[in-house]
Amino acid sequence: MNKITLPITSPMMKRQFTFGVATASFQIEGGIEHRLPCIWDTFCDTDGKIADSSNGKIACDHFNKWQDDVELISSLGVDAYRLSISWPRVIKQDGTLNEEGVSFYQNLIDGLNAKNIKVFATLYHWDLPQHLEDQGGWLNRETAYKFAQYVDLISKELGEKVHSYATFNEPFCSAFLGYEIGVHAPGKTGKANGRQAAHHILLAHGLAMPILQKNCPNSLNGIVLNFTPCYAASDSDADKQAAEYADQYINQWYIKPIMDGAYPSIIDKLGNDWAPDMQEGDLAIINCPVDFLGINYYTRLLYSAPTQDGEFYTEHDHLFPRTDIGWEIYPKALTELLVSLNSKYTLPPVYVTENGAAIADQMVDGIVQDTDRINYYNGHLNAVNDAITDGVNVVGYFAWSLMDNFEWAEGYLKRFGIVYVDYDTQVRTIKQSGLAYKDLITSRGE
Ligand code: IFM
Repeated sequence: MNKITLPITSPMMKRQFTFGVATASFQIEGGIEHRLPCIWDTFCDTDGKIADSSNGKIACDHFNKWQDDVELISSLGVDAYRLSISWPRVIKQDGTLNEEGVSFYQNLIDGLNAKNIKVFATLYHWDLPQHLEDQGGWLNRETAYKFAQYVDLISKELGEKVHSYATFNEPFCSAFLGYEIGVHAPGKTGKANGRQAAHHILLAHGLAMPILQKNCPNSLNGIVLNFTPCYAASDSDADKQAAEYADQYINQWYIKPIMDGAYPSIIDKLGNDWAPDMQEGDLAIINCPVDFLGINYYTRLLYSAPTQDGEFYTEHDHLFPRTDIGWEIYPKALTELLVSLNSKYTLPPVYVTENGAAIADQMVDGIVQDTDRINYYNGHLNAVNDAITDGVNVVGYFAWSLMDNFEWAEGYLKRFGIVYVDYDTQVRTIKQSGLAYKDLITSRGE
């Protein structure tokens, strides 16, 4: 199949639905000599952390090629571009603005707006300034207040040229992967660390939200969370319980405090050793209204009862079919996720802010025939449509990613783009999936 096809009656086929593409600063920008070091620079410099021993020094050289990239984005016919602002590029070590970094984003945003492309800016997509990590990073409560100061300064500069601000991208990844199991920067480990980092990130979100609402009342201000729906490996009560615990620990931990002002009940099982330190009033700060919720979805996982003391679940290997990064392709879980979140919480308008597939692309005669990625998008866009039919207010969808880029601990080995990047020449080539996405978007009615 070379096409993405949605029912013509779907609200997604109307112009009000937002279609976009997404990237993040560290993954594409390069230009590191123009900013402060961040935790991912340090992590990349540590032996054995990145599969191909690469780093973000050049990445897609977007820092220099941004004008060409704006043309590229525009050529895809998308309504919106989701980017992230690099905190270490726009704020100096003394806490004041770095004018050069601010100008970079001003120009980029002006360039996008001039092409009628709405800008969705994420304020934290994992690139914590290293000097803050040196003071404890997200384990230090003070970092939440530093984040709020940064948000105040940058949102005053960029203002409502930014259609939508997300405070954080995927707090789960920063907290769990970065501070609990250590496969992402800064590489710290331990349940207590993971839970504490998560609490401080959520607190930072809650502190930043009123600042965004004050500085940019007409922008859509919210947060982006990732979800890996948890399924029981069997019908046994023990496996169902394990899947429920996994869901609370991995997914609900991040949404429930925002929507309900409480952590899921698994917190009572953590005891003093693992539960995060909180101050009175923190949950009320976190529980502030958001204008939108961004949901990132790639795959699901299966769980069964724990085999070790102190664990809540056993996580299974991904089932097949899998993408090139080893994640099961299972679009139905996206529908089920959206429907279940909609029944658990009173959701604001929802954007699927990331969804996409790593595929082992080959360029042949200038063409990347990434049929598996087209099928992935077809399945998942139809899954979003099914959720809308089931009553979920999904108003937008962003393909991850605009272009191949630095895939964190996998380095440049995994390609998620709908545009192919030749890292030797920095030439960008729209893949067949990019053309299929463009075709879908440009064939919409009014
Ligand atoms: O590349 C990442 C992105 O930075 C955050 N969400 C998941 C993507 C694929 O792993």
